[in-house]
Amino acid sequence: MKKTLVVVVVFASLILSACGGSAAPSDTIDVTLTDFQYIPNSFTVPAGQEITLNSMNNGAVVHNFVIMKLGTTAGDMFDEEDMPNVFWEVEIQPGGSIGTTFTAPTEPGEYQVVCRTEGHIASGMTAKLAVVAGE
Ligand SMILES: [Cu+2]
Repeated sequence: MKKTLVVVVVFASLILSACGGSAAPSDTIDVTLTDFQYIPNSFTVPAGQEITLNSMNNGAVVHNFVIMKLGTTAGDMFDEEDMPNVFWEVEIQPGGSIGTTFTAPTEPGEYQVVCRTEGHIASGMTAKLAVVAGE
């Protein structure tokens, strides 16, 4: 009985450490956009630092990488009322790739990333940007 518990605890901590929560922040985001996903769909960056974003659109339609301000989400659909809540965005043409930079938010937290092309959020095109305090 006791042995089983130990095994379960060790296994659970392995899962926790594998699942990111503690992912090391990187000042580079490499992302591939498809119809209709971000690969990968979770990023961790240091607060307030200059971030290089290398993006490639492997899809057949225009996609966007839109970072929403902390505490806001675009909901089921990106529309006019979401405009003021955009922290930063870049648009990538089908078959295109863009390398660009932006300054990460200074406030740590979990930010929503969405594709504002109509219908793409509903198709599941969202991601998470974790901003963590620098040392
Ligand atoms: Cu899209």
